[in-house]
Amino acid sequence: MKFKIVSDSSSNIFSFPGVDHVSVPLRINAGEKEYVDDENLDVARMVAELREYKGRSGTSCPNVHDWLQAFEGADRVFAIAITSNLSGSCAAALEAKAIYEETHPEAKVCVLDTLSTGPEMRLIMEKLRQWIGEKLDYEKIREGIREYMTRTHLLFSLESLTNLARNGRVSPAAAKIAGVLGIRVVGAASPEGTLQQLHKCRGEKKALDTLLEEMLLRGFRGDKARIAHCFNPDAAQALKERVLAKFPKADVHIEATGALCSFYAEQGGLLVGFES
Ligand code: X90
Repeated sequence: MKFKIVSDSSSNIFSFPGVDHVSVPLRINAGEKEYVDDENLDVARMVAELREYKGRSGTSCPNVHDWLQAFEGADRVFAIAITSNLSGSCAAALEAKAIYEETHPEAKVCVLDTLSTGPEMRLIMEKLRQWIGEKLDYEKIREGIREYMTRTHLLFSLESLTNLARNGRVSPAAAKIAGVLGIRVVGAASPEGTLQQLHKCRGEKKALDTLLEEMLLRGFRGDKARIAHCFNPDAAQALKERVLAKFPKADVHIEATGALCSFYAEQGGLLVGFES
């Protein structure tokens, strides 16, 4: 059995040692220019260029062909997609699954609609990698991962919701609140896989305290936490320290957002995926 994990680039994972892995890129477009969210992209430069760009910008998800190509060579595939309620990525993966299984009758593809993105996707992928490494049966992994996903969560703190609102992913009214200088919106991936706003916080310290409180409310007890930041390493580190102060044995990892999450989370944004 040849196992493979295929994730879309909203996971912020471009290299995933220890298992066969391919990332399928989303794309960011601004006028003539297109940024492909892969390991070759200079995200800092994209963010700087977009800051100067005054026209319309948006994103597009991987298409069926992109997913299909990524499945190639494997007979047991786990395809991990950003929430189907904000992107067409998962729908494309499901179409690709149907074609792949028809053209490769011995192959099986499990598409996971994460109803989330970023670091919650990382947790799911790490669990899959662990079980694949332990040589668990494909069917066992498929059942187990759905149960595991009921115990993973995503919270965020955003300084700006401008790109989310411009692209119809949150309401313009919501974006206005976050637009106020110094206000951060702290929220969660809702059970339906949409952005749920929970708090308006004045200042970063308050936002970080609130994130930790919400993690506790949702059942975090010092297991894994994965923090992704958009050019805000200090806040990511400060959140990690808060988590470790409460749970010294917690397994906390920090990473930078790729292009897709950077575009929507914007400068200063934090995402935290964690287990309950
Ligand atoms: O298909 C496409 O063009 C991609 C659209 C993606 C839209 C949303 C991306 C959100 C990225 C922002 C904070 C976390 C929100 C979590 C909600 C489930 C990160």
